[in-house]
Amino acid sequence: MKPDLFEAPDYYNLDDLLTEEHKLIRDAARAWVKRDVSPIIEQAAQDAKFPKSIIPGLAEIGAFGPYIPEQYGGAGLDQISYGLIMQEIERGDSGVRSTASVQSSLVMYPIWKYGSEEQRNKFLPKLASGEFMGSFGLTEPDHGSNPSGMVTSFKDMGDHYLLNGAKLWISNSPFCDVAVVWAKNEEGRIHGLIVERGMEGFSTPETHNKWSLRASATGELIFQDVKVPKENLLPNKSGLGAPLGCLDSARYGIAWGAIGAAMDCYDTALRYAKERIQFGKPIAAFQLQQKKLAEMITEITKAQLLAFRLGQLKNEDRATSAQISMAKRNNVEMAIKIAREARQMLGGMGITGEYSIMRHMMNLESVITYEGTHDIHLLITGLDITGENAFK
Ligand code: TGC
Ligand code: FAD
Repeated sequence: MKPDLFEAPDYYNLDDLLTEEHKLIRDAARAWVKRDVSPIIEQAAQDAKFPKSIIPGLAEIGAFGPYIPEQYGGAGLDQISYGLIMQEIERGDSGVRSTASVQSSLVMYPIWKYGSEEQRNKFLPKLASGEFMGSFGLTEPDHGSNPSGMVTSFKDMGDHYLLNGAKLWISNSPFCDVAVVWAKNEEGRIHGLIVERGMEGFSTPETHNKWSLRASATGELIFQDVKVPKENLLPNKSGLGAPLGCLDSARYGIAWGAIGAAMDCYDTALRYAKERIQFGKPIAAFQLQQKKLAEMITEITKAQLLAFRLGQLKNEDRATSAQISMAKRNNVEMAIKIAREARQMLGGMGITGEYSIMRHMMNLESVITYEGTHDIHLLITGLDITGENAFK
């Protein structure tokens, strides 16, 4: 793979809107990606292996629980810092950002928000340091976009719960130490349970043959009469709103992350276009290539502004779920379109692992699907503006 020469585009001087702390955090994450992710990520993706060697680095840059209070081992940062870290990590690879998103927003967030003080103290510091890795089990083989139909369930056995069912498409599952699992009780109410590796009847087979997100480990969570201690139930929130609340936080991170992938594709295509000579001129001198680049930087700039404003709203606790859906949907689509255009600009070289673009392009096919598909987010906006539910 070519050396990482990335230079971040900032067409509207967005850095002026950031604090010195934001810039320090962003630059530290950027430097770490250049030093520790870029040199190894292409091979990891080719080999379809999550590079576990980067876990301590992710913890060091504050990617595990950026906004979780310091008393629980988190970095205690604001939402814009969280977004900037996700942007920089996904600039390296969406699969690495996935690992961080799941750990922070889908595992640490529910334990922090819905867990008991004992659960917070037991799990959060270890998750923040990367000593424990987590996964989040919502999706099932027959229930993806409609998680309320889930069939995974648990029974109260007096001194413990008995958990049965299966989750599919679970990021980090093959190596997770703990899983936050959503299941129905005997009354059909959804609750979160912390399932720990080693519990009898709990297995996590890996899903192979993915063409997307190859550097991230994806798998199943299978529960066959798993005895879950009663103290592992998240006590402070139940119902579908509980997992959906975690998704709000993860989707917000993706809205920023997708900008990172797009910036990397744009920067690579711009550099290539200036260097690649055809018909006696750099291809950057041809109008058609300029159109692609000009449209890319315009879309990236719009996405940056959307994410920044959403970050301000999140900091004030005013961001609505529908606003988050709009940003996730817009920014991921923006990134996937840029990846496709950028790949074309590199001609044949664009399909090789010498450059990051094809990997980003394939990764983004997962990003546009998980955390709510592109169409589901459109329907969320549709419902919000019309009051009419077009899901069912
Ligand atoms: P609905 O009746 O609309 O809502 C049920 C309850 O939930 C509340 N709610 C929310 N709460 C917090 N945040 C949100 N975003 C919320 N959206 C809804 C709602 O107020 C209600 O509360 P209550 O108290 O009245 O009961 O539910 P529905 O069954 O009609 O479904 C709505 C729909 C389709 C929008 C939702 O289920 C959905 O978002 N589906 C997409 C599923 C999804 O995103 N799955 C993601 C799985 S995790 C994942 O992909 C991780 S990938 C990570 C990585 O690797 O980076
Ligand atoms: P389906 O729900 O079957 O949807 C199929 C198609 O139908 C989609 O185009 C969808 O938009 C459309 N559709 C569905 N309902 C409607 C409707 N009402 N109106 C119009 N169109 C509709 N899940 C987790 O719980 N944890 C994870 O860590 C996790 N990681 C993932 C990692 C990867 C790599 C992938 C690919 C997925 C992951 N997921 C995870 C699952 C992901 O959230 C689901 O794939 C996603 O929510 C879509 O569900 P589905 O695949 O079952 O598609």
